[in-house]
Amino acid sequence: MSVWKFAIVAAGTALVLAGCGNSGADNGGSGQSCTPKGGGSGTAAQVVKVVNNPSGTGKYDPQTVSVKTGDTVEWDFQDSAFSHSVTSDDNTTFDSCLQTAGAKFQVTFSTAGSFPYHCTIHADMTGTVKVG
Ligand SMILES: [Cu+2]
Repeated sequence: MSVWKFAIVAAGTALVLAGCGNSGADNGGSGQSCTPKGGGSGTAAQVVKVVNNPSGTGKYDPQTVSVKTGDTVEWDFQDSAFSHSVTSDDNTTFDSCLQTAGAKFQVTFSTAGSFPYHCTIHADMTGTVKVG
């Protein structure tokens, strides 16, 4: 009986370890690795909080921000329940990759336009940055 208990605990520990080891590199969803794109630094003109959503999985607060050309937007990851990403809908302009609470991601927008973005693992999470 005690031998079986030990075996089950050991298997559980192995699963937990495998899960942790995986989250570092393979954080792009669908098993693809993800390299952050478009990140910058500077003084944020607007801060978007990435927070838990009681009726869903997460949300960007506010969902739409407007900045001037050349301004920097910062995303402040505050959801301790789920990882989220800030990924431009064209998948090339910017991508934070999946981040956990405490992370920050900044993008400087040097061209005018409307830049919709989403979370790669939560289809209900969308936002837009309006520049110009
Ligand atoms: Cu998400």
